[in-house]
Amino acid sequence: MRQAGRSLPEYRAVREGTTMLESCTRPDLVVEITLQPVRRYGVDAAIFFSDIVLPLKAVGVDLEIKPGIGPVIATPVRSFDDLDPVRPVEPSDVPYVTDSVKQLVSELGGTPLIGFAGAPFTVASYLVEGGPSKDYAKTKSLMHSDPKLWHALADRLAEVAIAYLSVQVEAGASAIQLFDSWAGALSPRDYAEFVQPHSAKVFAALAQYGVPKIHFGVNTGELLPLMSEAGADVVGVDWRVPLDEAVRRITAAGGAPKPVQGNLDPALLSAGWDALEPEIDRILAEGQAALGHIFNLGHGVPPTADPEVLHQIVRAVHEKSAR
Ligand code: 1CP
Repeated sequence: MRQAGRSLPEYRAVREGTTMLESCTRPDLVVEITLQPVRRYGVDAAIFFSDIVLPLKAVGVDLEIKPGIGPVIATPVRSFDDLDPVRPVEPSDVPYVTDSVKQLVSELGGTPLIGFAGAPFTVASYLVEGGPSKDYAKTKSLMHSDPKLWHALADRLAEVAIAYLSVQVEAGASAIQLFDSWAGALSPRDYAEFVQPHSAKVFAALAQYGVPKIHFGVNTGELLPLMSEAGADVVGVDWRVPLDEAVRRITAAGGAPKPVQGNLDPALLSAGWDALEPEIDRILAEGQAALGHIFNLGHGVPPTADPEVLHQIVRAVHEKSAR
């Protein structure tokens, strides 16, 4: 998850004096930051250190990642002309990604590296809103007022995600995750019409590589069957829906049973072990209802998280699930 490293003193030390986007273009930093949580916690997979807006920056979209805010776009998309700079990356646009992934795969040995990209809706929300948003009002308004422009934008962003994920998989990433973090802002009806076909295009294009594909969003309880149907092999679940209920929703409409990923509430990281341990037990038990379960937080690690608590969770999950 984004910010996984932000709670680590060793992350803050190496990032000192380097902007987020510059860090993403330096293989020495990308490799070190990606490895830090693996080294410290012994987690079962690494997530590549990058950001969902990096491929846009790499093709010249004028944007920044502002500390404490997130991605900020200089010229929000309002017309077809604004789509011009939004084009897929070529491997030569992001040589540092290929270099970093290759180096990571060799250093990680048997630990898989998860590559990732932002899904068309979530990336579009930054391009249309101009930055982070609470209600995605401009994005939803654009979908309904100018569906042609919306679909043209989302189609380009599907191409961006396909190209960026392909670079990572071709360099050796062994699984991919498509982050549609903010899709939960949409009704199932809008999701099905305006978003699902574009995310489905991404999953369909990646199928040729045969790597597992994970699909994640926050607040997506109502969308789980549609997000599963988009073509993911694994469905991410935040903390709002128990995993057994998530499985029920995914299969209720005739969907194939799938592994799930989640779903510890990140807020509980500061609640103390007596509150956390029963939650871990509950999640592991409910995860048994699925075809497979990847234990994870329901969203990103808060920057204030105590690394010792995270370590304790990883140890407990390993011990309990081995039993
Ligand atoms: O944690 C890691 O090291 C993994 C690398 C990673 C990932 C998977 C980063 C680094 N970003 C992401 C994905 C990402 N970026 C998502 C999808 C996952 C999620 O929902 O968390 C999203 C929505 C973003 C956009 C973004 N980038 C935000 C959110 C803004 C908002 O709308 O609320 C923020 C704060 C960033 C900056 C960012 N990206 C990553 C880090 C470590 C940071 C913080 C940088 C800093 O503070 O210096």
